[in-house]
Amino acid sequence: MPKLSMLLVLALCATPVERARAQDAYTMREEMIPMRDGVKLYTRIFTPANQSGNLPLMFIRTPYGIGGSSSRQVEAGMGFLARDGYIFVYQDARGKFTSEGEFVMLRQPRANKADPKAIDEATDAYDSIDWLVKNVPRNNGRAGMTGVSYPGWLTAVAMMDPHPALKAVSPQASPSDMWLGDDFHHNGAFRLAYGFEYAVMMESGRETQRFAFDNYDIYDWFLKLGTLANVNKNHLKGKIPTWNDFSQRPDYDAFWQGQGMAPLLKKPVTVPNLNVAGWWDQEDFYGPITIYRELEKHDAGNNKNWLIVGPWFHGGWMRGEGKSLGPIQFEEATGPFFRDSVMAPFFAHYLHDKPAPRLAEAIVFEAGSNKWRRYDAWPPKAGSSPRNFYFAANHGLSTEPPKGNTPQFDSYVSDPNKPVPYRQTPIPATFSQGSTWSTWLTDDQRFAASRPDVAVWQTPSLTEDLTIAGDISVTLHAAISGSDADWVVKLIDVYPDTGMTEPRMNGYQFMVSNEVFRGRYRKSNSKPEAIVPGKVTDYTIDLHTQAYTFKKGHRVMVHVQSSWFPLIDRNPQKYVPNIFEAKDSDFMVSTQRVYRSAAYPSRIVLPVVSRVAQ
Ligand code: PG9
Repeated sequence: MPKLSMLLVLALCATPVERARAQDAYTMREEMIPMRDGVKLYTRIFTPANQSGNLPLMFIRTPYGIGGSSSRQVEAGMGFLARDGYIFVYQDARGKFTSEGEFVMLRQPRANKADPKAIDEATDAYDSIDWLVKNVPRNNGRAGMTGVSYPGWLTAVAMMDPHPALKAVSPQASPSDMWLGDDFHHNGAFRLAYGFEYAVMMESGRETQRFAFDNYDIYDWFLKLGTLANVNKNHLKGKIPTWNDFSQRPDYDAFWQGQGMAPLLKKPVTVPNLNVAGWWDQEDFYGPITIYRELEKHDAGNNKNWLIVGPWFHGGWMRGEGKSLGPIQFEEATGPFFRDSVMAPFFAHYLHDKPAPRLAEAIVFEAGSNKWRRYDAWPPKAGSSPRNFYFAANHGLSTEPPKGNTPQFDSYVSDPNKPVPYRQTPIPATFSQGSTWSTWLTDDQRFAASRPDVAVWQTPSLTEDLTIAGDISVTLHAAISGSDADWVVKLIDVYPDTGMTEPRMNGYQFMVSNEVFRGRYRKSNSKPEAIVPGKVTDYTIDLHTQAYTFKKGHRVMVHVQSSWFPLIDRNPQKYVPNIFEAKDSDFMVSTQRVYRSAAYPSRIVLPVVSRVAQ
């Protein structure tokens, strides 16, 4: 939720009655809290006016600005927690808005822990909590932290190096690795439009500033931009540090590895932690799932690390009913369930000593059948098993492995000068007024299926429901005429051609899972290699994890394509050491053959459920 402070948005949802009630619900105090290096961070403390006794602190740190926060907005955004009684504390992260110091995008952990003045985001959280428990009247000596996305990451890093008073955290949609799978790259493929807009927004000044596109359609804008070198040449002039990192560090080098959370997640979990993710999170799905999985290896008592995944866009769980996403209906009010039955009791237990919440290890929403499922492990240890669905002749997708060794393949021509749009054009800027970026993952994929540069395979109509729960992967055996390639793979639920209540849903192609893989990194993320033209080469692509039911009468479909623009930058398809330095003349047409023979059985592997989870 980078655009505006989450608080501001939530405030708009309050009814007049709620607003009136909230006017006097809290007293607000402003503080500049000193950090160990002398930098002071701007903080607003909201103490409930009408609740007596000592209360825990609920601490939210953000780079998006707390200036608009007020008593009424706290009530509107956090009312579901407020019922239990909290002192809410909001803080501008270092270098942003009214806080002093320098902002560094996802600042890396301090190198020298022995240096008492060395700082990072974990020390800023630590020093703030230390000050708060000592200086805020009526606090009960316990603090919780939460936040979505960047604030979620600020929560996650604080929990791995915690102040003793930090007793429970809920990092929500926290990124964990910007090169492998979150906002800025996926498997090394650069998330162009988002990376560009976000870096400009965060690093043009202390306050957030949107880039002023002179074209409504960013597909057209980025295509006309030409090569990526033109970004600095014509627009940013080297002034945006994160853009300079993107362009000078294309590979998974020490910088990206050091920024990622992996090194931090190798320690025992000491703070109870509720990880939250959305199945259709357009920004950070990889992060929360990875944080949960890595921490799980270090949760010795299996009692401090939980996961909930619902049918949500980025942050969608914190507001609204969550009964639908775009045109996809879920029947259940998934938002209130999360807020009232999961998040509130989680914090109430650890910060107020209320009874233990009915948390399962993993609570996941199974869209399609539209039910919450509770699992004692994620991915499930039992009840689902991997099943191959092979790409077959006549664009079929079959559980029968291909027979015969004659080279059989489907092919398409990928032209980086006419890349496949990631959604139907015109595509508005990510952070523009009225942008529908938050729900783009639910867009009907028919516009792509009908293009000649997208290969499609699908099953016949299912004769019974097909439920998946767990990890999905794709194996491609492919040959290209160029020397580098991107592989974009989408798993799609095709609705029946007729009979849907809403006519536009007849034949709808709903993307269940997706990922992009940059071919040059097939052997090593840090040492890219050209692809040998014409040689059948293997790629294994992680499509992450899902819980989903393809209903009887629907079809399972797979799309494969080699561009996804401008979500992802254009691969020139001729290998060059750094795509950010590619010249116009490096961009070449490539013919992509995806094989489907006994020797080269390209396939998607789905975790098929054989019994319904409890
Ligand atoms: N997805 C956003 C973000 C987090 C961390 C780094 C960069 C971007 C956000 O919504 O905060």
